[in-house]
Amino acid sequence: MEEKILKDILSSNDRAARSLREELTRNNITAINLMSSPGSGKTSLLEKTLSLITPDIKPAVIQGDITTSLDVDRLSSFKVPSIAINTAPSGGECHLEAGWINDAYDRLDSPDINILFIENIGNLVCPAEFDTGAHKNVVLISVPEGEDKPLKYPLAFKKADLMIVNKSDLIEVLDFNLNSLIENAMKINPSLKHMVLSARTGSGFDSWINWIKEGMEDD
Ligand SMILES: Nc1nc2c(ncn2[C@@H]2O[C@H](COP(=O)(O)OP(=O)(O)OP(=O)(O)O)[C@@H](O)[C@H]2O)c(=O)[nH]1
Ligand SMILES: [Mg+2]
Repeated sequence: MEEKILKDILSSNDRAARSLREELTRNNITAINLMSSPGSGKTSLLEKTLSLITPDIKPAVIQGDITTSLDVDRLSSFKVPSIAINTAPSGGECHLEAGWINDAYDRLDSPDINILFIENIGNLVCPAEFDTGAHKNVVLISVPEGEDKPLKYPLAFKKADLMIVNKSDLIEVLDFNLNSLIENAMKINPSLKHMVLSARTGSGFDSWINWIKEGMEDD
């Protein structure tokens, strides 16, 4: 019985995701879903990205957290349309569903955007189970988390188009083997692209901004 309910939720989410993706495409908006463990640097990535963005990229941000608007507050100085989804009032879910993103998108009421960043709830498990309606999925992993995470939490890496290895400024001070991380990720998803960057120093951001622009051309 419980399995049937879960299947119904997933298929209704899939329908909502498909319809949102179609609407975004019609409006020439590319949506990018960011997934990672808490603290890998999703908001830091967005902060640095917004500070480097060129006039041809017009972003908006939807950020999910169980509670608080702390992440949205961190972006307030950039003056981009942004909205927080809190799941605590509806049971504290640890992922975002397409219908909630659709509601937030409607409330954003920003006709003049062409990129929608979705910061999923910090968690390497549940967000990967729910299609958000985004065109691209990005998984972040930061250097302190260790090389084995793709093997232990495979779904997020399987669903991702791009793996961002963040906090590269810490590679020197930690026993972190970048090649081993990439090897593990490729075992899970042989077509996964990757980028190594630091949201702290800005290193590697040229490739990231180019990847965003290429994604805008694809959709
Ligand atoms: N050294 C270093 N620290 C970083 C980097 N990126 C983020 N941090 C730090 O990591 C911590 C967590 O970063 P956040 O951006 O809040 O992480 P998050 O993934 O948004 O976290 P949640 O929203 O809670 O899931 C902060 O203290 C950041 O300053 C980086 O490239 N290098
Ligand atoms: Mg965050």
